[in-house]
Amino acid sequence: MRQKTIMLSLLLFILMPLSAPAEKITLSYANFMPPDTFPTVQMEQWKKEVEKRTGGKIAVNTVPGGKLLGAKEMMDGVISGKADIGCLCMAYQPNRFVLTNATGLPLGIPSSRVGSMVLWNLYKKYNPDAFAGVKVLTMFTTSPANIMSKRPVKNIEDVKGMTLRASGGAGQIVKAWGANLVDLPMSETPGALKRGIAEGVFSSLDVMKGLNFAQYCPYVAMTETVIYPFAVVMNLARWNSLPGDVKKVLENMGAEHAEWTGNYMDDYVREAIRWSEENHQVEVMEFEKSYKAKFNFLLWPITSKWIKDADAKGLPAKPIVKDIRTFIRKYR
Ligand code: DTR
Repeated sequence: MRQKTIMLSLLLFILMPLSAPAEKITLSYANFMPPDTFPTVQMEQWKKEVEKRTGGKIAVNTVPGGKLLGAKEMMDGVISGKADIGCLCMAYQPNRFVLTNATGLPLGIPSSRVGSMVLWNLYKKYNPDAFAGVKVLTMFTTSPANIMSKRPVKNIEDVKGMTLRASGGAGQIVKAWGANLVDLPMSETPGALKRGIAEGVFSSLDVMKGLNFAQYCPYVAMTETVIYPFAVVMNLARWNSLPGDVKKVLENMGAEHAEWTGNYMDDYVREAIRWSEENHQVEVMEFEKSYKAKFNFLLWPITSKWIKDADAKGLPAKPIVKDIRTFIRKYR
């Protein structure tokens, strides 16, 4: 009897398929913004590409609108495993992401595409400690920030005393111009505009259409000042558990997705401006290059303060700023 059992077990083992079909791996991806805003559009594009390039081994369950993690809890939520992946705006935590937020200094990044390539290369060169607890999948930036407001900004004096919503490094810019800063994540900005808590917003112009700010802000002043940096991060244990071929696909998408998002953002901003002028008769104020210097002259102390503070934190502050300028020239 015992011999029969052994023979049957051996037979079953031989006949058992050598490799059971791999289980589909489902990854949750948290986003603090609603659908159809640029952070969620890039998330859906990443999902589509990852599912295609892994041949369906990976399924990405996207969760927009802050339903899984909010704007400022994204990094800690991914580290704790509440979400496998998260999209975060680093400007909302200026003291946590000191090095990468240097891309938000007034150094003349002209577009989201250039900003995204500068940010990704800066991250890859310096590998900041701030990301030690996660796997960084990609990084990208917004297009340069401009002033969207309920009353016109025709010169630097018009900004003085205006309550403007901004965040992180961009918040330092509006304060340097003499505005009253309302420091909020974008997810809380529509309410602040509707309730009159802010007279305007300092951000990239995608939100004129993406969040319909054109309805509340009939004026745009094209200061073209600074970008806001973003990161997409993954829980480290979840990353380590992935099969090698899947890791290779995700690694190879880092720079490519940064550039895709940059191009998408720049195109969308141009569309948002056209849409705002056509559908809401928004007035766009362009400044002469010589007049823009008046806005920018007030900003140089921001960069020197960042260098001093970053040096005090033990960062190679001046080489970082030099590298950003070099990367801007390279990708411009
Ligand atoms: N400019 C940053 C980031 C930002 C720009 N557009 C959007 C849309 C959705 C979320 C964030 C952003 C900001 O003002 O927060």
